[in-house]
Amino acid sequence: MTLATTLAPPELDELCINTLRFLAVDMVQKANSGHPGLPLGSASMAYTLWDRFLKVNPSDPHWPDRDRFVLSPGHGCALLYALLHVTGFDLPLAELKRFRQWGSRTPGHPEYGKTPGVEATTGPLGQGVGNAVGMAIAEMALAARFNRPGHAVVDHHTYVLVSDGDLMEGVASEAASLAGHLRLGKLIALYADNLVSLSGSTELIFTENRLARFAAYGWHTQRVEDGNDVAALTAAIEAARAEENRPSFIDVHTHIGYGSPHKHDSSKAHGEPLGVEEVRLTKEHLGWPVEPSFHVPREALEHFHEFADRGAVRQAEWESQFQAYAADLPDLAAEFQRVIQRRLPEGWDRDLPAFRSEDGALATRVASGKVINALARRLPELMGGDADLAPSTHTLIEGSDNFEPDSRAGRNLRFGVREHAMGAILNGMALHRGLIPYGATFLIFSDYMRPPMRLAAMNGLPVIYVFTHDSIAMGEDGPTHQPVEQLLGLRSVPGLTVVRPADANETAAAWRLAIECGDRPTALALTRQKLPVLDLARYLAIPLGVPRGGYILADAGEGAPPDVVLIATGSEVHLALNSRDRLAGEGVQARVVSLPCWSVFKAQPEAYRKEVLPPGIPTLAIEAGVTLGWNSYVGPPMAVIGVDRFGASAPGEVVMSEYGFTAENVCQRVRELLDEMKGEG
Ligand SMILES: Cc1ncc(C[n+]2csc(CCOP(=O)(O)OP(=O)(O)O)c2C)c(N)n1
Repeated sequence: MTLATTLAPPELDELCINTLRFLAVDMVQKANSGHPGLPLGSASMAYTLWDRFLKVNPSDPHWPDRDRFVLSPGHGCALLYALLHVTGFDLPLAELKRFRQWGSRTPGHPEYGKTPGVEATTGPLGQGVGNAVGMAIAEMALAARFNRPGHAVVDHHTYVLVSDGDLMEGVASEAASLAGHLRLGKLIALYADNLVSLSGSTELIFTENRLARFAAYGWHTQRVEDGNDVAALTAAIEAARAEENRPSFIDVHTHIGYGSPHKHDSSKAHGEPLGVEEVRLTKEHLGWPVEPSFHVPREALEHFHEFADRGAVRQAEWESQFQAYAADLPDLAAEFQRVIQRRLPEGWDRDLPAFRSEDGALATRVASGKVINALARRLPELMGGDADLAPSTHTLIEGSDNFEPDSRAGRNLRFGVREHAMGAILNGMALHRGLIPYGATFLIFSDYMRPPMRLAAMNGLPVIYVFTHDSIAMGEDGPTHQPVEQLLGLRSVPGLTVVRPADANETAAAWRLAIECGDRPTALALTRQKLPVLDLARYLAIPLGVPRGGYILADAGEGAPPDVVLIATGSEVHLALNSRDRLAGEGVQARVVSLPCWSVFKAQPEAYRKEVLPPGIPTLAIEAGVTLGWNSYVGPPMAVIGVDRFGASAPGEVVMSEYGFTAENVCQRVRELLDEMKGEG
């Protein structure tokens, strides 16, 4: 069923489509920067989707059961801004005139949170495809959890507009492959197949049969020969919506720069303004007034206002449906509101384990698995999985099914060996709301998912990454699998909280930090190898210390100022503790500071940071990763024991010892530091 009560006559459709085209063209021209080609070619399909089908309410962009629309080729955002403006989102014409300017709501690529109605930050091609897959997964997972017979409170589609560039990117292939496997029937992709990308014709670089490719992924596929044929587009989208068991791919033949006499079908229309003269010619060619620019004809505006009215009606219908649901199922309705608003339930942390040293050594990845399961019992919104490494990452929720076509309530999401898509899909799940998504792989393979992690940080998405096998100590698999520079790389991403816990109890505290922060992603770096448990009865500071990013785990004796401070993270904290004992035997009083999270520690008041790391005291940092960056913690006199070369294939203890992670080496380096101090003194 279409949403339009009466179809607009073709002239009105054309008027509306041209309104979108020329708003976009004028935006780019005024900014003297941007991409007019895709908006000119794709305006008809975007209009058809929005006008005939899209269920959104411009006056409430966050209504939970709205359809999601993702413009994956974010460079074409002038089209999206034009749509948002004319349909009545809070995006006045003045903002369109400030396209790409400082502080405007119309940034150079769509940015989530900046513009009402923008569902995802896009621009890095391919990411939007993964986001849409994540949104469609979230819709199905929430529908399975919350819908009841007669109460379909979660029932919407996810639409994604994709371009050649998107489909050339591997992340889109990974995501599409998984979407086909999962039979995401409410996901519909519209492909702007314009045979042109940035530097020329796709004949140069992209010639496989895209329809056959998507059919092979298990998608329902269709082709629309004329991307300006509103009736054909309507029929195709209707057919896609009717297909409930497979995602749909509609290959729409469009023309980049449509209507521009000299840039039609040319990559010249892709990424630069048409130019004043060509804008005039294009307007004349399509029968549009050359002046004024930013022209919105009254009939078009009235028609777009009907879109807004329909959206408001759809939302009102949903609200009353939801009231009936709340009357029948008050607990479930309250729970739905809670997860959508990202509120944690009372007692969510009640089952978090306290680990005891007498129960034996435990790898932090194993501790994390226990924590996940303790959390999963009280946080039904926790849903995640792994990139085909579950036996190693310990990330399965016990007693829950896999999320599959016949078990949509399953909370274990098997991403397969698709790290990049995993990152993009997790973002889509978080953007959708209603879930706390997590994804797991080895720390080394975080490199395969850096682009979506960066976007998660940029967008403040509460995604949790579980990265195991976090150092050269993972051993025999050798340098290809041993992370060296990854910790520093992740720490360098603004807004990404990276936590490397030292033992099982710090792991529980790290998970608490990740769950509580709610407005940013967290990466946990966990060990493959067993580590002693730091007993909470002895190391009282752990529960309050981890949330501060760094803390004094074990101080120098009896209130005396330390002779030296040993800072360490993760598994190296134990080396620091052992070395502290040894140093005490030599009459050197050492303080051990555990620093699981740099960024959180950096955000602490200066007085606290100075209390933990007193200036002027010789300091040795120990971490099995590159040494770069440590100098921001370790003021002179300082030294760092780290790894500034690739790892090696051998048992983990051997590699660690060969690389200098031994108490002898730590003590030796401390002695050298102290001698240096004496020399200077
Ligand atoms: C991951 C990534 N690589 C490169 C770019 C730079 N870039 C922007 S658009 C584009 C090509 C776009 O071609 P297409 O997707 O067909 O869009 P159209 O030309 O139809 O506008 C490129 C390479 C990008 N945005 N993202």
